[in-house]
Amino acid sequence: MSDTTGNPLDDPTADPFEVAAAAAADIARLTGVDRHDIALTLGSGWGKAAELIGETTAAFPATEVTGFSRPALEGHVGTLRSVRTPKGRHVLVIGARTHYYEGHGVRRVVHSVRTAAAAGTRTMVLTNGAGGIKPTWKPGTPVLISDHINLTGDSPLEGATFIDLTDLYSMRLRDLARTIDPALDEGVYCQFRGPQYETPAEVRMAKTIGGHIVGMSTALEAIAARQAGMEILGFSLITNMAAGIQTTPLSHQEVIDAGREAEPVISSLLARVIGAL
Ligand code: 8IG
Repeated sequence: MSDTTGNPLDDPTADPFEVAAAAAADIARLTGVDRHDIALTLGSGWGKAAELIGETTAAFPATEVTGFSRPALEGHVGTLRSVRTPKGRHVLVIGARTHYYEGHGVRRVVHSVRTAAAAGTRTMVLTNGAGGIKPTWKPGTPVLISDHINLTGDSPLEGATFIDLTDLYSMRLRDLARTIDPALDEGVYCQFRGPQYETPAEVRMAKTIGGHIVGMSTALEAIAARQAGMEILGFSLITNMAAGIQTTPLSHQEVIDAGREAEPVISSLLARVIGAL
């Protein structure tokens, strides 16, 4: 807590893994759980899953944990919770995401992932709301992420850290998710910097280079999770058809409404998948 913002990650000489270890110690103290098994980041539309996964044994504002950012939007405090599944697994549910477009740097973006790893989790479930490029995906469709294209030009890795990203979004976990819902489609997630949505030309580019989903969050987090040795499962809720795929302009309200409508169905799906992990 030495700088003006009060976030130790803003000190460039700080070791982000030491900050994550301090955050994990905070979580152990606040939850009474020494080691969590699974981490789950809840994106737009997925919020109701937390109640369905099991019994919440602790819940607190993320700002009580070392290195977590102040909420970007006022009145939008992210919550962290510890949930015990019927099988007795401890799930760290992260309802506080720092987006790359907030401009606080990638260390802050991936701090929750590194904290989850330091808290003992070996499985990282990343969820988001995103735009769909496949015209068959109507708003409200959940899809598995099969791979990603990182168009941010940035990375959470520092220095000559050569990390293999083959099978980044675990085939084993995708297959397991399809045992719960065999109709789950999958696609390649393109992370744009945002916060503006894409132009139709950018969406055509994403399609041409092999993308099916456009978003602003998950790729950088997945890279950090892989660096930490975690197995990753990624879900996108298609809240809107990407710009130019739908003929009408994109609106944030449309995204919120699609998320709200799909929430009960996809949250139940997610809870059943977590239960099977
Ligand atoms: I929700 O259409 C949501 N997030 N980049 N594009 C990008 N991110 C998104 C979109 C979208 N919809």
